[in-house]
Amino acid sequence: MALNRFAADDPDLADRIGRALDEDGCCVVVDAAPPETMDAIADELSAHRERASVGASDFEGHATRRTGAPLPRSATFRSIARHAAVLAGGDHVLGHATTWRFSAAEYIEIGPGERAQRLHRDAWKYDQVDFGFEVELNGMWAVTDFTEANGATRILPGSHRWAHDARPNPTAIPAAEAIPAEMAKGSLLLYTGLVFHGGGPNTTDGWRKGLSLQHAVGWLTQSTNQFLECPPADVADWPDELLRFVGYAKTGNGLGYWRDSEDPLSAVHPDRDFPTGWATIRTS
Ligand SMILES: O=C(O)CCC(=O)C(=O)O
Ligand SMILES: [Fe+2]
Repeated sequence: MALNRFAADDPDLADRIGRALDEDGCCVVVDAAPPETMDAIADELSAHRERASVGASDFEGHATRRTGAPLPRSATFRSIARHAAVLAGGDHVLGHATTWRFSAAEYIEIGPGERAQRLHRDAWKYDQVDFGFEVELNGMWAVTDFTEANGATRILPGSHRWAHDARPNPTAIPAAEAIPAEMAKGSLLLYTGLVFHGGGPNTTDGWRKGLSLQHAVGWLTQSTNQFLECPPADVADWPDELLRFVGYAKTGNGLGYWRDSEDPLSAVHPDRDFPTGWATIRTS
């Protein structure tokens, strides 16, 4: 089994992504952003390296550095947060909800000697509730080249269709079961919340750097608290569409408003007029 790979300029990219996410739960968009964009993100985030979390748990890794809040910390990441491939994947997988949105992103640097992360489903974060459908569309930007040797994310295509209590065979050699998502710097792995995957072991003496993305339906709690990471006073010059994506939006039927049935975007732009009312569209 191989990973589906599509060129970023494929005229049928959105359809191809949709079909691959249905069938395999994952795909790679090759060269989705220029390598210089990845270098700029790495530079902007390395300024926060001293505060990064390292060795927090077996699951988070003992030789893995995790730097959070890339949206407020990296203007370059903000410029690709709503990449066409992300929007195509999110609209396809999460379009059943009134809205879907950004949930978190984390810069994950896997260091020399790191062992393989346990294969898991990201959607387990919601108390392992069996929704019976996808609630997340996630991703991984290759900020350096991803190789099998340096810890490319391993992924099990098709495992999004496994039963709720199914688990990958723990006695199989992981590499024989899960495919390393090898990809060049600037490529993007997309995968759904139900696909088993995990960081690979790094047997090289270099660092594997990736920017992990999470998006979820609007009625779920976001993984990181966007209103603490991106408070109104800090984001007034961000485009409306990015602010809506971050969570300054009503969703569902009566979620996300504030104060006197107000639109949350009015907290960022008190000088602008927004319609009030918490009810949205679905009443039956
Ligand atoms: O670093 C990776 O390749 C994957 C990380 C991951 O899946 C996670 O932390 O949930
Ligand atoms: Fe994960």
